[in-house]
Amino acid sequence: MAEGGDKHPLADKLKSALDALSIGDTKSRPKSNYAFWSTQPVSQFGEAEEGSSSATGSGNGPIDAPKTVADVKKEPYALPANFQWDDCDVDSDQTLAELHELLSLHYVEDDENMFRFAYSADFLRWALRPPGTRREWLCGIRVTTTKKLVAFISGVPMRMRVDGEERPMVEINFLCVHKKLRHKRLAPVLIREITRRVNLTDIWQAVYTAGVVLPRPAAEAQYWHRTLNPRKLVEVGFSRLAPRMTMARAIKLYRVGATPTIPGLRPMVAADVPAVTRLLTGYLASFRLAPVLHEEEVAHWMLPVPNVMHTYVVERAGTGELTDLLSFYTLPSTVINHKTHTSLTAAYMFYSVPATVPLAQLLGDALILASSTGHDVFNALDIFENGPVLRDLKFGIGDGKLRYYLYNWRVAKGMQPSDVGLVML
Ligand code: MYA
Repeated sequence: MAEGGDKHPLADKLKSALDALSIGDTKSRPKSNYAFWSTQPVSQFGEAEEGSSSATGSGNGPIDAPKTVADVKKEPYALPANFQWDDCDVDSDQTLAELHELLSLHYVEDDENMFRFAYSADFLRWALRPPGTRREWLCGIRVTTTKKLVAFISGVPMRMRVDGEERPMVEINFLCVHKKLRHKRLAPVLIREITRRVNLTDIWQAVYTAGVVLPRPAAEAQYWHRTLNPRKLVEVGFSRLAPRMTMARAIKLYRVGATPTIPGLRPMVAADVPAVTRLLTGYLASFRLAPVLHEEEVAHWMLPVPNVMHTYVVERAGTGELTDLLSFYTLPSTVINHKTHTSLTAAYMFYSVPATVPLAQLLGDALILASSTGHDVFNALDIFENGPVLRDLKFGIGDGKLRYYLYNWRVAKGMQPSDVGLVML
């Protein structure tokens, strides 16, 4: 896609999905010049890995000189004539519908423009209204005359732990510019403006992911895809049958059981929040980059939301103790210009905690639950401890990466995917 702004895992379509071959990552090289990003407090390419400046003694720390809220510009950044800023209130059904339309038509596509993310309105409301969220961080641009919403960027608060240091941060997501307004440098204005608005609340760091290479990833994760509905994936062009593979054999190969295998597995309910918070806190402590979740956030992010979030706990018989957790979310994509299919339904692995049940069995049950609820493919990154178990579960490797970035925070030592304990939507 143009300027490669995507993070669409379907951009990483399995080139030979049914024999799971990797064809290598062709989009990994940095550009020679980043007119905007070279001006920002982010790690730059060419910098030595082990930074000399250190606020924490570890070589990690803020990149900008310390500032206070008083140093932050009080006026919004100027927009080109005939555009105006507008905070998006996603509690308003009308505004939510406008945002849904903008993203449905103009958000992330794969390189060949075959698929485009189609976040549902319910998904967007959930993703954009966690505890502590602020309306001015749902930052839209409208055409002054028609009031049409043509660009957007979001920030939601998240306490993050990086190499043992906890910081209040924002997660930046849903950066989108209407196709007719591309390459006019609106994206840098959106990024500067959301930075200003976040800085005004005395928050100075952010985390974000993108498929595109920007200065400079803290970590690079790999998408893997588990075929659940081979016929549909082949028909829409997401996968193709490998030589000597027939559809009948593919259907047999990817068939999963009808019901989960783990005794005591059941959907998470509100009363589970304290126990799930303890489980997650303990597990996430082992990763270099992970969110710090309190009960309020766990209630928001982990409780099931129909057709959006699917969370299951393992309850030990007799004691009622919760021992393990698995979760995934539903993200459909529009199938662009197809005669018969309009949509592809993907499940994405979210947070899981393997404590008494091996991760492979938790994920295996996630495949069963996703398949039985109509998902066509199950996507996972090689973050957490996923790497070693994906191949055995018949995941095939994609051909691109999802990069994790930190704004105004230098990480002295690059992270491996297995250091990452953060999922961004
Ligand atoms: S990732 C999803 C991004 N969205 C899409 O891919 C949707 C489809 N594409 C579009 O809508 C547009 O193509 C976008 C660019 C909006 C992506 N992240 O305005 P331009 C740089 C960051 O002329 P356009 C997500 O949501 C590019 O290198 N920068 O380009 C996380 C160039 O800079 P430089 C990107 O194509 C977002 C400049 O923009 C991205 O019209 C995290 C060109 O601008 C990208 N994905 O619009 C944002 N793609 O000259 C950062 C291109 O330097 C947050 N660019 O090469 C930072 C933290 C802020 C808060 C801090 C608080 C403390």
